[in-house]
Amino acid sequence: MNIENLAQQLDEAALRAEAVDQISLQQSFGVDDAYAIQAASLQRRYARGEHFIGLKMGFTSRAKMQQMGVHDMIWGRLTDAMLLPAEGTLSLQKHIHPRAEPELCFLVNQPIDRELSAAEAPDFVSGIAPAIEVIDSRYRNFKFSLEDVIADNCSSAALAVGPWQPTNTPIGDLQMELLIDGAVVHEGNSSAILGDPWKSFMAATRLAAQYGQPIPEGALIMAGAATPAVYLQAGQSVEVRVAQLGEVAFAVH
Ligand code: OOG
Ligand code: MG
Repeated sequence: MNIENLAQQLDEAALRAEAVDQISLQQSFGVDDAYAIQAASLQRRYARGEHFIGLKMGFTSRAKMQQMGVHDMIWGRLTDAMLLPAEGTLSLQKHIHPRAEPELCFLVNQPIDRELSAAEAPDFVSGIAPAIEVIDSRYRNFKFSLEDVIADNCSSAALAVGPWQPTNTPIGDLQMELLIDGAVVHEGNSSAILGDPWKSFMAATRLAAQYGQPIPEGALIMAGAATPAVYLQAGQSVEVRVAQLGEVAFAVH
C-alpha cells in the first residue's frame, strides 16, 4: 500500500478544504497503517513550517462513540496552525464542515516518553483548562471507518484553550456546556471522559509511547469530547463553560 500517496490525498483535502471519499474504499488497511498515514500527512505539514504542539484523544466518551458509530479510542496530532488565539475567530473558508465539541486540555511541564501511572501523572502537568475542539473530517458527509479517521489525523482542525487552572483542581465530576450564540446546545459531565479525564491523559502517554511520538515540555493534551459535536455556521459565537475551570470562546466567520 502507498502510505505517502494516501497521506498526500488527505493533506491536500485539508489544504483545499475539499471533502474526499473514504480512503478505505480505495484499499483496506489496518490501524497501524492508519497511524503511519497520519504520521506521513503530519510530515507534510511540518515540511510547510507547522510545528507539533500536542496530542488529542478521541472517542473517549460514549456520547462521541455513539454519534460517530465507532468503538475504540484514537489519538491525533495538533499543530500550531490549529491553535486559535484567545477570543479568536474560526474561518469557515479554511474548513469543509467543521463541528465544535467541549473538552478539557492538559499542559505538560516536562518531556514524557513512557506511559505514566495515575500517581505520577499530575507531576507532569502544570495546568488544566476548559477547551473547545473543532473537528473537520476530510471525508464526505463526515463518514468514516475507525481506520479512515485515524489516517485523517482524527479530524483535527482547530482548538481554543481557556484559562489554566491548578493541576490539583478536581476534574472528575464537572458540568460541561457547549453554547452557540449564548444558548446551551449540549451539556455533559467530565466523568463522561473515560470516567475521569485523567485516564484520557494517561492513555495519551501510553499511546504516544507505543507509536514513538515524544511529548515535549509545553505540549497540550486534549482529553476528548464529553458530548456530541455540533456543526458550525458563519456568524455564530461558540463557547464552552466548565464548572470550576471557566470559559473559552471563539467566533465563526
Ligand atoms: C473524530 C474525532 C473524535 C473526540 O473528541 O472524541 C474526537 C470525529 O468525531 O470526527 O475528537
Ligand atoms: Mg475531540
